[in-house]
Amino acid sequence: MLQTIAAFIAGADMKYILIHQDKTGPTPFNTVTVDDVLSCTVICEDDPLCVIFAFHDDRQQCNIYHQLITDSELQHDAGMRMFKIGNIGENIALQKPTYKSSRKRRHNSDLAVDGDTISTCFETKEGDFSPYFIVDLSDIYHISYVMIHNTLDLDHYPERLHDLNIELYHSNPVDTNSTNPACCGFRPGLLPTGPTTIKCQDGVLGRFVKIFIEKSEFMTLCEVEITGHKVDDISSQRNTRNVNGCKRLPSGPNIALGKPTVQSSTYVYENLPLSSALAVDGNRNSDAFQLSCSHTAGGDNPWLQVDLERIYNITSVTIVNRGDHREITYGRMVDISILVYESDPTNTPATPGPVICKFIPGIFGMTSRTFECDDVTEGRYVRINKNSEILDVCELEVTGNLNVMTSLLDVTSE
Ligand SMILES: [Ca+2]
Ligand SMILES: [Ca+2]
Repeated sequence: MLQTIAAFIAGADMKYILIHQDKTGPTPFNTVTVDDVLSCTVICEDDPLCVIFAFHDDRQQCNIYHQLITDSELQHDAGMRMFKIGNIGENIALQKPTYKSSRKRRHNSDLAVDGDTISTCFETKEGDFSPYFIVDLSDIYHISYVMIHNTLDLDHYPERLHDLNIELYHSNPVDTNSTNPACCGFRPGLLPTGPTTIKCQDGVLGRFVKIFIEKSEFMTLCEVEITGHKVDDISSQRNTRNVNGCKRLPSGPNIALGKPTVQSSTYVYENLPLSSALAVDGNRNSDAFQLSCSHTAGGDNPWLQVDLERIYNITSVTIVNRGDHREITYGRMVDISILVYESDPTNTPATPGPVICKFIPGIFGMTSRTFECDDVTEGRYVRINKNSEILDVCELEVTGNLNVMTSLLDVTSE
């Protein structure tokens, strides 16, 4: 039984469709107690990643889901009603002109707007570390949703789609120094296979929709579907909100490049030690057999460490994981910690102890990812740690600012 529940929110043109009665999904992203289904709708509205919500009248339980749920994942729960966004309009990106940072062989950008969400995909070229895709909607629209279809083919590395930025421009950012993009949204973390819906921030508009990943290699988009409403009134064709684009990762030189390194143990491949220095050699090649990745020997709780030689306020850390031999390497890079020390922890005990820049739970993915430290992270030694056997790192990059206090002390003592 399908039931359409229209316009829960005054003035909103959105509709929610009851998709299941007496069903609930896997662990929801967020569960809260609210008075009624309307309040649950509002919570979904306010969460840019919410695509499905479920509500239980008696328990006043509101579950928010960030992913579409397959029928096989559904569980019985008497009284639970599950809703998804429905009737959000036609796909305005279909067969519109596209632009791209690069193209891998025949996988041109028009394949991301050809209407086939599964078997035709746009792919950027190897060595393109600023991958992007642009679609020209031909008119200025208030954008409501962007639905990204990731590849279902594990051989095409679905985890390479991560940390997506979606920005809106009035003029083509390829041709001009187009400024003041509006931020539709940022989708953090790895995207699952299949579709992911990103809800644009309220009130943003634009003609060119740019999808990009910062500081990473490879972007595969099987399809990009966009919904929105055309802006007819010329006077209101100006963005008034979120005009500074999406938040950018910290920039600056890689302060780990060529610095001294050490790792817990070293694997030797045909008489060639895959040493820790290969992780800071400036070569991001992710095929370990091209001899630019560090590799521990196994049999220990592995770690890799770089000595920045001065105390820095560390702002971000980029890790390039291996991209070869998926059958053994995909499951290997899990539960990674990035730790920062003031003194060398190989001279135990390190005092003071480490500061955690970032813990990355679960599968890292066969890709490169950049992390901002959770807090102000001051230190000289950056260590990548993991509690399961073997750590391979094809490149470790760090950005940061020289710590003013400690550099003054350096000068005084010289
Ligand atoms: Ca396609
Ligand atoms: Ca390298």
